[in-house]
Amino acid sequence: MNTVYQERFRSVTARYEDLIQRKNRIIQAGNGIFNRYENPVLTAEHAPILWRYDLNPASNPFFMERFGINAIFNSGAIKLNGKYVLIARVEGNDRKSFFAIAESNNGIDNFRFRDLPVLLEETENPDVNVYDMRLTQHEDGWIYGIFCSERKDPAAPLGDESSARAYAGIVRTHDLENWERLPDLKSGSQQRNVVLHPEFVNGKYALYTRPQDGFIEAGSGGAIGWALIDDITHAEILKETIIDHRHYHTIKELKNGEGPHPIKTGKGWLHLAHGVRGCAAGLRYVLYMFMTSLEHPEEIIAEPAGYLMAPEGEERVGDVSNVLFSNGWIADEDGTVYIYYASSDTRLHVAVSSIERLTDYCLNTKPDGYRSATSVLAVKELVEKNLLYMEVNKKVAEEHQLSS
Ligand code: M1P
Repeated sequence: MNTVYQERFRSVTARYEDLIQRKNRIIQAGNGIFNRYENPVLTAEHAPILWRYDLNPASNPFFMERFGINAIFNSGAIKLNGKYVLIARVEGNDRKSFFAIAESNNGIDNFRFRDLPVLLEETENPDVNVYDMRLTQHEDGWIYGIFCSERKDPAAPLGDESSARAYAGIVRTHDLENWERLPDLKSGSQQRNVVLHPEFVNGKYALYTRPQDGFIEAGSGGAIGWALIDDITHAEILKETIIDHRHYHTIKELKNGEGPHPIKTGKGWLHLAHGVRGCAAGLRYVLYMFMTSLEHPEEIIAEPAGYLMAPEGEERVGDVSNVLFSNGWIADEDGTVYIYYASSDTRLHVAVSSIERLTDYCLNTKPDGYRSATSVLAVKELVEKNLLYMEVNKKVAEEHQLSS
């Protein structure tokens, strides 16, 4: 074995193990709603060495990368057999995305990919690019994955090599190893960000949808819709109702989309979504929340104004800067919620909260009043209440100081 190969093999594998075994730490002094963590949980560097290198010194004497990974980001999430499992969007240097499964024992660090990426069956109309899978453990006993399947627009004029169409691809599995591909969702519009609700509604499968006229532009669509499906093995949207609209001068004026499937709580369903607005720097994607009624998961009962999370620090920069996106969260048995969110289409992070905190946030944060004056009134109301409590808080603090 030559020394170039040997040395590179040694340093690359050591660096990789250091990265996988690195502990993650809370970034202190959060906003009380959630805590961010110091390190991303998945990055391009988390891609296994097995995927990237030819480990035969004879055919790869320089220990060169043979398959480059550009980014690892938007991931579906599920807790299975005691493990926190992510189905990540892995994007190669060739721009194609595929899915791969990474697991951790604690949900915040040490995520390690399985040896092989997901071998996704193709339909008779092969996907050109696949991404952003949402996992749903459905009450019918299957785990479903709904993802975006992108293909070249068949109506693109000659010479147009960028127009695309977005479809919702559907797979199901029991073990995240063996996947059954079902026919794509039939819809009159382009569909991305389609999510399966975990329970039957009126005996039917229920989907959160995001109809769009174009691949990027919302046109008359571009908001979160709702559709009931008779047969998931031949899913077709017959009737679609918009349940969370876009609105002028908000964080979701251009488009929005459901994140992971909602979490059931005693007070309603907790939803995480992304909202998009335009600005001089391009599109800005942030995460926001709303709650729907337990009996009618399509009826909004609370929607705090503005965003829950927006890009901060290094999250702001990447392949598609100024983007936070989430298609995976895990609610643990003890109520802890792990929010897996990607930044700038480049890497994946975790933020930790709880069902109790997120419910409190949704039910006790004022909804958008849609005008500067209503925002000022919201602050005024809080200040007036706080002036009374300020005195009480000061007294308690003084007493505490005296007794310690
Ligand atoms: O680049 C930001 C996001 O853009 C798309 O989301 P949406 O359909 O809401 O515009 C998706 O391609 C998503 O993967 C990406 O993160």
